[in-house]
Amino acid sequence: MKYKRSDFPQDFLFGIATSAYQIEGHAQGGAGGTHWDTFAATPGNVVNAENGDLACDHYNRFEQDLDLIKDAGFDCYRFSTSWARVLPEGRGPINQEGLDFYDRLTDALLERGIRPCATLYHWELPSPLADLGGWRNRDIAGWFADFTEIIMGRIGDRMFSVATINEPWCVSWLSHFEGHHAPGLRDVRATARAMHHVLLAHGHAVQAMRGLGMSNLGAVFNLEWAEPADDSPGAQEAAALYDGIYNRFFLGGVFNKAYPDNVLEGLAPYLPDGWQDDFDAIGVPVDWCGLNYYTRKLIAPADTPWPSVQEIPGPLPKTQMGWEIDPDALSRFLIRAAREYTGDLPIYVTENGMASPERRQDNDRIDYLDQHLNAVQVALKQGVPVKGYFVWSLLDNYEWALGYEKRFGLVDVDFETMTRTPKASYFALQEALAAG
Ligand code: IFM
Repeated sequence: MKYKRSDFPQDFLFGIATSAYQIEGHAQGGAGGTHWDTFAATPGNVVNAENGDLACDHYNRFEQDLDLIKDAGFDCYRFSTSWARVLPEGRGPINQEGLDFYDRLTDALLERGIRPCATLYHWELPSPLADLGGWRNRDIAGWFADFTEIIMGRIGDRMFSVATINEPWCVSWLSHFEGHHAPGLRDVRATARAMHHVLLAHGHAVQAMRGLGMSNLGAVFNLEWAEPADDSPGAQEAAALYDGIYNRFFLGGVFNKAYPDNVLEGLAPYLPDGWQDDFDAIGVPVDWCGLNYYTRKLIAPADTPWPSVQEIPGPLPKTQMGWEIDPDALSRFLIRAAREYTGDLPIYVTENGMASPERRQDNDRIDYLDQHLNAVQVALKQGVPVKGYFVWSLLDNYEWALGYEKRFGLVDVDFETMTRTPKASYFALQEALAAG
């Protein structure tokens, strides 16, 4: 790799990220059913109807996986806690085995000198709560705060950092407007409610953790740069709306206690009554901001009801996901986030990486990581307080509606035998992180 650890500030942290449902093997250890299980069991939703029942069997192999993290030289491990593993019904009876698992995982990280960075929710909503309306139901803010207290009551004393909800856009828009993720709805009213409630739940969880005396709490957003497809005013307007829905709604809610006007034009009629009164809860102070970044989109107007936007195929090189590679947009996002939303607050790149079909000599991934580390350097030079960078992901894993075909791991997983084999990118990072 071009970059090495010593090119970054001394306190800069390098980490690796995963999520519970994508690697653990959800059918094990007494976890309850989730809306992902039923979404995946519905024909047409997931490639090959694959699910997370076994995934990477991390539940039984986590010691080996943490050794891989340690041997690579990462400072931090960003993992998520499965709500349904801890509370199979979403509320009520606790699955002690689930709590014990996260307790063992935490201690195993600390024994290896790796900082535990938890994310409370990464998309596996317990089915009984989905039956009650899931993210459409305002009560979810309280249910989520209760779950937060239970899991953090057990492991919160040993966390380096905690994020609330991974990628609010995916939890709400992608899942309730586009229907690509569980619960697979295509309904604007459901979407507006989910977008608001996901931020409300974030705020309640932060308050619950403050109540436990915890610090270093953050919010994690996925951002996609919206580039107008041409110079026309229509394309500019469409890109601004895409940007509003994807990026500004969530950052604006949490950091500026306001939603963008161009998004409210379409969503205000569907937001829950009294939404304007929730911003003190939504905007409760956090200690850092996490940005997940992968790609940009070229946007043009569309001849559809609101939101009249469409994505146009772009000319840049693409990953196995078909996503254009645009590292410059990461610099622009880091700079914009600090200027317009977060000020002096530490920013972490909490996910960045690429899917590649190359299972051993993944030079494309090495190049991708180098280009994005360069983007972080650009932002650092502009004075943006970027404090860390997390690669997505440790292992090839369950890529949601795309099943197991898209491989994001630094470490290859043979899903027949569960054998882990580090790829060239793993060794490149190992060398870069060791270089002082
Ligand atoms: O695999 C996902 C992850 O769950 C959330 N962020 C994006 C990744 C790649 O699509």
